[in-house]
Amino acid sequence: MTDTAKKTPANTSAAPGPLADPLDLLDLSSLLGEEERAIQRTVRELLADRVRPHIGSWFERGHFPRDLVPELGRLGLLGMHLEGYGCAGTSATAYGLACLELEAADSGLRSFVSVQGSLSMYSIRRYGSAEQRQQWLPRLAAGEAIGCFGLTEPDFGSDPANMRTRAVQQGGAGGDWILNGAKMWITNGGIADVATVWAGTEDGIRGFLVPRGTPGFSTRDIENKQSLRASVTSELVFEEVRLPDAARLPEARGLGAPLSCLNEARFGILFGAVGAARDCLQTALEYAGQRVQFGRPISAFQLTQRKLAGMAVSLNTAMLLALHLGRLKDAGRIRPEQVSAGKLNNVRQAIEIARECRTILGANGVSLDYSPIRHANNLESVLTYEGTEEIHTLVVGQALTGQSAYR
Ligand code: TGC
Ligand code: FAD
Repeated sequence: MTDTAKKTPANTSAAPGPLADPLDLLDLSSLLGEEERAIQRTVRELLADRVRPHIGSWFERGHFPRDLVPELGRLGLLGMHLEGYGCAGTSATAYGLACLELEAADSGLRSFVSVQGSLSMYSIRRYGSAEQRQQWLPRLAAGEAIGCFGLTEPDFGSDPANMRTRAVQQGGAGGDWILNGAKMWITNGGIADVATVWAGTEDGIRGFLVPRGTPGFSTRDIENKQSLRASVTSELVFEEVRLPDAARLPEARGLGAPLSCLNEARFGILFGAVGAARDCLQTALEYAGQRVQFGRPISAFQLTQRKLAGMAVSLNTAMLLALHLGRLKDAGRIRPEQVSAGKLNNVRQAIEIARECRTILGANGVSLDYSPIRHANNLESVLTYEGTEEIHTLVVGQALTGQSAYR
């Protein structure tokens, strides 16, 4: 008999008071192992101490806390689910839970960790040579170096197959490459020590590692974002950049290579979005319990409870979906369209929760003194990057029908 089946009627009768953890309506923490809970706790404690007191002001000032990067490395959060080269080698689910905690503080921090681990480090781990791995991965894992990933261009975002950035090899096999073009909206671009850059060649799309300081390579930060303000986003420009053949990622051939990296980052996002939503709901619940109007806490009004109950159900179903996909990934059975379904659903639910929580806070909801408006603004980027809501809808549509509706 299972534990649940053994429960006496007394255990299942309705309790009058609020739940011990109202954010965990469905008792989903019982699905986590002790090590997974410990990782969540550790990340949460670091953020409570080092990030939460400052994040509103960092967002307002457009400041990324670069001095935190080595600490993220010390905690093993950079390239966390990769094996070797100083990476922690945890399960994918544990990595997802860390992303959840990071994004509960701010999507910008989770973005940093996603790009560093799932895009920069993963591209080098999966497609790099032994020398490239040895040169970059230990430093990236320790937070001693920062990486970025340039796929999007000013004129090609959802449709990277048509990218204009070109790499031309001189003098045949083994010769140097000349790189020209631009990448746009690149997280960590302006602070990165190494950029993974995707470019068209005579033989299709290839990846290159371009270190900061390479002649002809420059960056320009995008300053006027109203979203992900505690994250660096930049343009990368390549003008006659000369690279040795050893800078090419030897195992990466075709668009499938960068798209496979996106699967990794999208996986972290589908957990991360749950964190942003959880933080909003926690804020709204606390606020609603204390804010008195018409002589009662606003949490006592049916309309407020309708909002809170609906959001708790969405939050918990998003978490259940994330955990299911985490277990599939750990079993080596996850498919790209399942990651798309997870990103599509969880970011959509998270942004709805953030906006609804904002309404519960009334005018205070538009202030950076409370987190929902910051999360809502951040989630606008999260909805767009790593494949827009529409692109993930079409990925799922293609999986259902066998027909591609992109073109
Ligand atoms: P399509 O012809 O479908 O595919 C080309 C080749 O790629 C393979 N493939 C995949 N492989 C691995 N994982 C996936 N998810 C894959 N999807 C496709 C495919 O099998 C094929 O392989 P082969 O061997 O036959 O050549 O390509 P398409 O041009 O029709 O495009 C498909 C589409 C629209 C789904 C794809 O282009 C796409 O995903 N577009 C969205 C672009 C995007 O998400 N960009 C994100 C940039 S990075 C970013 O945003 C970082 S945010 C940073 C942060 O987290 O802070
Ligand atoms: P477009 O592709 O121009 O799309 C515009 C609209 O048209 C969207 O609503 C889209 O869904 C819709 N659309 C496009 N095609 C179709 C279609 N076939 N059917 C229906 N609708 C369609 N990129 C990187 O490479 N690296 C990064 O590190 C990175 N970081 C980012 C950080 C931030 C803060 C942001 C905002 C973006 C970042 N991006 C990064 C870029 C991001 O991946 C792109 O913005 C995203 O892929 C969408 O591309 P786009 O902005 O060019 O929009």
